[in-house]
Amino acid sequence: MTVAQPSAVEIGLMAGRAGYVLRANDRGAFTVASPTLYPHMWSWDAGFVALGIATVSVPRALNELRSLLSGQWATGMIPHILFHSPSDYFPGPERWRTQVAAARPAGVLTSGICQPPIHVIALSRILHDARRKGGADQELAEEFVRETFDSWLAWHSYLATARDPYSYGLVEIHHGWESGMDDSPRWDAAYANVRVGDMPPFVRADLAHVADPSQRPTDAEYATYLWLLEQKVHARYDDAVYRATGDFVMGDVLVSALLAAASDLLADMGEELGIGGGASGGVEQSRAIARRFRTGVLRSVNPETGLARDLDLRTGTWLDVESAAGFAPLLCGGDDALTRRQRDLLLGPRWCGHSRLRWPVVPSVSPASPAFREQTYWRGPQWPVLNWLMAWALNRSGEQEAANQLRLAGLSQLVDCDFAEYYQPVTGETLGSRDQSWTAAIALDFLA
Ligand code: 9WN
Repeated sequence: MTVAQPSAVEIGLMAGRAGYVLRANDRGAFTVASPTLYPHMWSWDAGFVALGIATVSVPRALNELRSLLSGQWATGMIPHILFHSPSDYFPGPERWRTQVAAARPAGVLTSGICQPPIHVIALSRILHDARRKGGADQELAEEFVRETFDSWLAWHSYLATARDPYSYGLVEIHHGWESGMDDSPRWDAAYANVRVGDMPPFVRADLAHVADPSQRPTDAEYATYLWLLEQKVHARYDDAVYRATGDFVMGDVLVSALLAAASDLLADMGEELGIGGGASGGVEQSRAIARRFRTGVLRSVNPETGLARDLDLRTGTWLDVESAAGFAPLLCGGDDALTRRQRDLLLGPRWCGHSRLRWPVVPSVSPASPAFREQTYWRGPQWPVLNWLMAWALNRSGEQEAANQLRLAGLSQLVDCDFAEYYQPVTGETLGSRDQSWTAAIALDFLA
C-alpha cells in the first residue's frame, strides 16, 4: 500500500506540537504519561518519553530515567507506576499498599508490579544521539551510563532470576498490566480461569476520561485486575510466594525479547565505556541474560504460524494468539531466516498490509484474527509505540526499507497531531487519551 507522505509543513507542525505536548506533560523531574487519564510516571512510557525528549534535550532525557530509577525496589524491580502527587487515578497507592513489602523504596510511592524493560534500549539510543551531538551532551550521557550501569543490571537481573527461577528463558509476569497490553487476547484463556475472591469494593476512574467505555477493558476484566493486585498484596509482593499462591503466572515473549535486546545493548555500552568488565562482571552477566532469553523466545515460535507464543506457566500451555507480541523474535534477533519470515508476515496481508486498514501500521491484533476488535484497547487498535518498536527492530536487523515503511506510515497516522493513545485501525479515528506522552515522543524520534 502506498501512503501519502506528510508534507514539509505538516512535519514542521508535528515536531512543534509533539514538543509542546511533552513540555505540557512535564512536571519538573518527570513526565506524566498523559494529562488526565494517567497523571503519574509509568515505567515503559518513561523509556519512550526519554528517547523522544533526547532529540530536544539530552540532559532532560537523562533526568527522566534518573527519576524513574528513584523508584527502584531493593530487589532490582522498576515498578510500573511512580506516584508523585495525589490524583484520582485508580488504583492509587492506597490500593497497592506496598508498605507490606520489605523491598519497596524509601521516599517514593509506587505500584508493586513492573512493565516491559524498554529502558536500556532508550538509553542506548540517547547515548547514540548524544555522541552525534558531541561536547557536553556526550559527556553527560556517558557519565550517566557509568553512574547507572549497575542499576540497569540489577533490573535485568531481577527479571532473569526472580521472574525466571527455573531458567526457562521466558520472563514470568504476574499481571496483564505487567505485559503493558492489559486486556490483550493473549491473556483471555488464563483470565477466564481466575475466580475473583473477596476484596475491598472499588470504583473505576478511567471511564471518566474516555469518550466511549468500549475503548477500555470491561468491568469484569477490571475486577480480575484488582483481584490479582490483591493476591500480590497477600503475598507481600514476594515473587516466590505469589508464584505458589497467585492465579496468573505467564511466560511473556515480548517482555523476554525486550530483556534480551536490552541486555545486549547494556553489554555493548559497558564494553564501549570500559565498565562491567571481567569474567563475572556486568558485561558477561548481561550477555548471558541476552542469550538465555533469546533462546527462550526462539523456542516459543510456532513453526506453522511463524509467531512466538506466551506460555501459561500454571498449565504448561502454549498460547497461540495472533497478537503483535508474536513478533518478539524480530526484537531480539538470533535467527535470520525467521527475521525475514516475520518481516514478510508483518508487512503482508494478515498484518500491516490488511486491506481494511486505514494506515499500514502495526495493529495490536491481526485484523484477520477472530479475536480482533476495532476499537477495544489492546484487542486490535494501533498503538504508535508498538509500531515504533517494530520499526526499531527491523532497522536493527538491517531491514531499513521495511523499517522506513513503518516509520512513514506511522508519521502519516500522526499528522492530525492529536498524539492519541491508540488508533481505530479501520477508520483511523483517535482513541483513548489525547496528548499521550509516549506517542508524542516517538513522533519526535521518527522525525529526528
Ligand atoms: C495500567 C500508561 C499505561 C501504559 C500501558 C497501558 C495503560 C494502565 C491503565 O496505560 O495501562 O498500567 O490504567 O490502563 O495499557 O501499556 O503503560 O500509558
